[in-house]
Amino acid sequence: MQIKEAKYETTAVKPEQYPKRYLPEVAWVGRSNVGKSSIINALLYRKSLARASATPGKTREINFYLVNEALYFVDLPGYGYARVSQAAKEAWGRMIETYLQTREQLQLIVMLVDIRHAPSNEDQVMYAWLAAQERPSLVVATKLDKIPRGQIPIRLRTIREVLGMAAEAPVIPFSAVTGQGRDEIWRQIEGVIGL
Ligand SMILES: Nc1nc2c(ncn2[C@@H]2O[C@H](COP(=O)(O)OP(=O)(O)O)[C@@H](O)[C@H]2O)c(=O)[nH]1
Ligand SMILES: [Mg+2]
Repeated sequence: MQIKEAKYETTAVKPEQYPKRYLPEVAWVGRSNVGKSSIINALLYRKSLARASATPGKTREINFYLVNEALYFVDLPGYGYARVSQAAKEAWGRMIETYLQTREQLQLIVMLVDIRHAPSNEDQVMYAWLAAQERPSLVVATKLDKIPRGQIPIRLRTIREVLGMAAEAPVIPFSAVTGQGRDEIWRQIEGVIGL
């Protein structure tokens, strides 16, 4: 995919604020700090289009990025941030759920997990939901550059096992630092959206 144009479009906390244009959307989900903003920037060859931050839980809204006037990347608020109230957690959960369950033009959900760690309970819940619904989804294991090469197969196997993934479901290792995995993720996106 050649990126001719990528721009931030809008921020939403409720459906009335989603973009009005009917374009295919790719949603990015995962724990806070897993690398959502970083992967969006890396796939769009931008340094800081999506705000990447070392402070977990900073992004509490849904951000829409318009790519080549052809599709939207949708950065969903991260889950699993411990230092917030239960009420705030529930509000985030509802925001994510409302978007994922009602957005008609949502075509692909990409779930990110950190390749260094076994997926959390929340990751398991998220993946079980993804696997049970109709839309295509994809798992990406981020921060690939942070583990020795020899550990990659065992880490990927752990992720598969803990999430209970089917043999044919893909897990793509990715690094926002080296760009490794970027082309494969784009191939998957293009395959689903038919670009
Ligand atoms: N080494 C390394 N660091 C990463 C990678 N992806 C994200 N990070 C770092 O992890 C932190 C959280 O990333 P961010 O994209 O803001 O996560 P988000 O909360 O899911 O949007 C930041 O300090 C990033 O620089 C990666 O692939 N490799
Ligand atoms: Mg972010």
